[in-house]
Amino acid sequence: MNGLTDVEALTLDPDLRNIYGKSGGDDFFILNELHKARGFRKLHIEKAVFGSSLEILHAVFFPQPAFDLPIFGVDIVANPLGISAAIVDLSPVRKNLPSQIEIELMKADIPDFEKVRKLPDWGDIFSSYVQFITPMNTLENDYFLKLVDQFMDILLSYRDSIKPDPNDSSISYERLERQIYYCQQQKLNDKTRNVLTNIFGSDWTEKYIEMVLFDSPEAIL
Ligand code: BLA
Repeated sequence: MNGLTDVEALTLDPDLRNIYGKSGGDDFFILNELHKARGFRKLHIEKAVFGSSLEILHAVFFPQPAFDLPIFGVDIVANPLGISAAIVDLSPVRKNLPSQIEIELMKADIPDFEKVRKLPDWGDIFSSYVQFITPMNTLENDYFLKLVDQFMDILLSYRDSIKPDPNDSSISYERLERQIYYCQQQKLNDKTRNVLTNIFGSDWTEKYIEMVLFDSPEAIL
């Protein structure tokens, strides 16, 4: 298992970092961890709990465009009946995934999940290796978590093996553009928007989506 040992905290407005509150008798909170590390402009892990009705784990590792790294993303959405949506991917930031990553993904142990879900229209950002499922039992929950570990291991081993391209190279700009597109498409997910708007209202939600979840990188970092 490859750990991320070189993380550095990123600053974030305290009003957006940890959010606690009550709505209609239900407690809710959102906790955010934001770091950067070699090759990654932003490592974001978020846990959200909305009363007893919804629990979400969301993580996205946004690469520095100078590095030939895909975007690692995970979303796990649980309700009292179990996990309704579990999605993990290494999403490409140019036409194809780096060939070494593809080789490792082909070797990965991807189980035959019973209930595979259909991607929404904005899901053209994901790779052909994306897994979007409803796990049917605790065994499938465990398989999914192991898959998340495998995807992360593949990404971090590859990161350790590469050097960045120059910031001003055309390939870095291409990866920047694709990362901006990834953020634009994620912002079309009305399921996320609706959950947040119901509790926090639309002004706060739009600010949170724009600034915390899917802020577009404006320049090569
Ligand atoms: C779906 N995301 C969902 C759903 C909810 C949320 C309630 C519907 C669950 C279901 O259909 O079973 C809610 N997700 C949230 C909230 C946050 C969140 C409130 O992260 C944060 C505060 N979404 C992501 C990332 C990916 C992602 C990084 O944030 C993928 C890497 C995917 N979520 C994703 C997809 C769906 C989803 C593809 C299904 C959308 C659909 O079917 O229309």
